[in-house]
This record gives sequence, structure tokens and C-alpha cells, in this order.
Amino acid sequence: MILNNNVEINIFTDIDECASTDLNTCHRRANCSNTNGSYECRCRAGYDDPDTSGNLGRQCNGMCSILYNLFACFGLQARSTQD
Ligand SMILES: [Ca+2]
Repeated sequence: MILNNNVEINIFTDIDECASTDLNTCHRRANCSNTNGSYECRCRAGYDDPDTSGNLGRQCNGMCSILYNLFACFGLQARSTQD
């Protein structure tokens, strides 16, 4: 917006991406934090985030998640296949 005396101001309205799951890519087990111009995701306590690329909170694995480690659910040691 440019005012009468050529002073330009930017009107910036942040969107709260955390207000709707349609607006963010956080995992359902992650907490969403709104920031100015963006948002951040963090897995909730007790869930493992396998991310190594700085894109946190998009995959949050529970201890009993088959994708994570089924053996951890039962307190078993995964046996090596090379024995
Ligand atoms: Ca935002």
C-alpha cells in the first residue's frame, strides 16, 4: 500500500496454519506451532521422529508402530539375520 506522501507500508497478515489440518502438514501425533509467515511441527512426547532433513513433525512413530520397531512393543531383542 502506498500512502499520499509516498510512504510504502506492507500489510502482512499471518495465517494460523495450525487452526486447520488442511493448512499444515504436521503429523497427527505432532504439535503444531504457528509462527509469523509459517508454522512448525514437533512430535509429541513419546513419539519418535525419524526425520534427518530438518523437516520435523511430519512422521511421528509410536513405540508400537510396525513401521518403527514391532519388537520394542514386547521388549524383545530383534534377532540378527546374520547369526
Ligand atoms: Ca503462520
